[in-house]
Amino acid sequence: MLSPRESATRERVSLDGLWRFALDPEGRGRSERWWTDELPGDVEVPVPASFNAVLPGRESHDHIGDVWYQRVVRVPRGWDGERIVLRLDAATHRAVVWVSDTQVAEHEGGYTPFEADISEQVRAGEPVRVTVVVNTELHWDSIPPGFVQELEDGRLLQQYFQDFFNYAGLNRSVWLYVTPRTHVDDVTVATTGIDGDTGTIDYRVAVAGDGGHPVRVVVRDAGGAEVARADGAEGTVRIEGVQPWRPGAGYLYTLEVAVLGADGEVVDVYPQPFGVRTVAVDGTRFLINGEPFYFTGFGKHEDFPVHGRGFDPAAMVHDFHLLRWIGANSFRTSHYPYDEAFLDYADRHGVVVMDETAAVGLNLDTGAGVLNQAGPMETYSDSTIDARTQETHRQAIRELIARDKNHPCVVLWSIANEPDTVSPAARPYFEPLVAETRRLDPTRPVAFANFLKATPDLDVISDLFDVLLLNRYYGWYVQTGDLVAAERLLEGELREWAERGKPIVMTEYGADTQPGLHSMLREPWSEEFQIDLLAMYHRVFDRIDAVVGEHIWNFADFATRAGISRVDGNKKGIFTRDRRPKSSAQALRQRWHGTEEPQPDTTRNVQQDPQQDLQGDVPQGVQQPARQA
Ligand code: BDP
Repeated sequence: MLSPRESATRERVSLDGLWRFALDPEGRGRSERWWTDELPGDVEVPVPASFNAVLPGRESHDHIGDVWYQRVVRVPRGWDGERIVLRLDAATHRAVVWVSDTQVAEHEGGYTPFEADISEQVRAGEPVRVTVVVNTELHWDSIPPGFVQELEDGRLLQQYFQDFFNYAGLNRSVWLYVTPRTHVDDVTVATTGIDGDTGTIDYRVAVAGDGGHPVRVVVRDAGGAEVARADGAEGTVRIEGVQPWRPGAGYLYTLEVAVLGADGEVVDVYPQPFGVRTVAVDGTRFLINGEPFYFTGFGKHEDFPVHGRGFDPAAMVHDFHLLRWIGANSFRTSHYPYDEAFLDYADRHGVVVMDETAAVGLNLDTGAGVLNQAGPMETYSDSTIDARTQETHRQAIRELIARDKNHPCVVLWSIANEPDTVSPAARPYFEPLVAETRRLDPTRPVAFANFLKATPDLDVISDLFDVLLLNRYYGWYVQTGDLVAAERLLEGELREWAERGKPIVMTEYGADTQPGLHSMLREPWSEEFQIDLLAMYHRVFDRIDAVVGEHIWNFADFATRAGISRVDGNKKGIFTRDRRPKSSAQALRQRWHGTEEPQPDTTRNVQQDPQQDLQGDVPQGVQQPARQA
């Protein structure tokens, strides 16, 4: 699905900002047709943001069910006679959308976009009321799954099996955009080869509207100069003197796709950025442009105080700079597709991405009693994860690939995080999903992140995948604090996996760490223990050739449900939730930048406390830094 971009024939208007908002704890809004009038109450919330992070108190934080958003928007005057589209970048977890009194869209799944052609419902130059009901519930047939439990006293409890808080609402931008009625509907661009300095690109264009219009594509380099062109909705173009997209150097071209009229005039034009790069798995090596690539980085979350999972460009750019500072070349979009702005940025800056679906928590064995307070259950059964879940999962894969297929930063699809892959039923569940992923995108490796109990002797699906992604907690959840035993067991297991002859990336390893807690005994929860545990894993990785990457869990501390193993959230971050480095950050920076000593920060201006200046109380032995004029 194309993201809304501006061009000579296209315009867009952001509907971000404050919307009217109403919680609907009794679930009355649908039967009372709240979309036909102004929403009750006077609450406003920002879009994008998680309402249950923005509004203080338990009532909204723990709300289960429907919430309503509404605003009035004026359709630009110049859009008369064009195709006008309302697009939501995401609504977590499902939504119905009305324009005035007419339902225009309905969507399941909280992390991928959807849109509606509303040309018939609006008039250029006139205001229109947009109402969205967003439902926060997780069910057995949703991705991620969960269930709503009715307690003995009649209260409801949202149960789920993932270790991050169920932030919901309109977490991403809402757009109104316009295209000609005959328009570019979809574009697929894939590198099929880089031979010397020639890049070969296969492209495919779908046109909607009146049939029979010719298509022309022009490839422009980063400076806008034309470097190739072709006619036809499908074909191959060659770029001579190609500048490949590389990790650390995200060179982008643009495929300018034009639908032409009878006299060769441009009816619609869509600029699709792309990079020229290849991805392949060769034995235990992961190759980007034919060269072995070693992943350094993290599993992350879209998570921040106050706006929850709501997209914030300031937080995003800040995180990308921290990734660069620490020497990370990659990250995984654990445990759901992120806002597409993350991928656009990673494309431009050469950051490598493992792109994951929201299929997390398909595992009822993740320490029952901690994550799953309802007690032990079978993962795959007619009353838990079943064919309906699988169908939602299949759709989630389709929508992920439809949105992200043209991003050069994406080098791998991770179709699930820590599913139960010990039950024999995992195989019939996953086999068709892997086949579907490969059918939709034959160019990228397919993987899933494997749960610690699914050791090589027990796992029943890993042979279906190209890369082994392993999440392991030796030294933390098992052999807690005993890094000697942990090192032996970790190495033993990794050597067994290595015999499979596939590349291994450790996609999770880490230790909860309370910032500021220090220990001479270097015990669990201390900053010293986090350093020691990571160093132990790194020693083991360096001894095993098949290990081609290390993604620490997690980049930053993040919000979870309350629980006996969570103190104000998950504390496995290398940065705190407000992005202050824990001690381990320096050690990582040394390892990933390949330096003996941490790089001193020599470029900064110094801002001093004016009080200190007055009293002249600079400690002895500390040189007073030169002042900037
Ligand atoms: C893994 C999950 C991740 C958790 C992590 C942990 O993939 O989402 O946050 O463990 O327990 O099981 O910290």
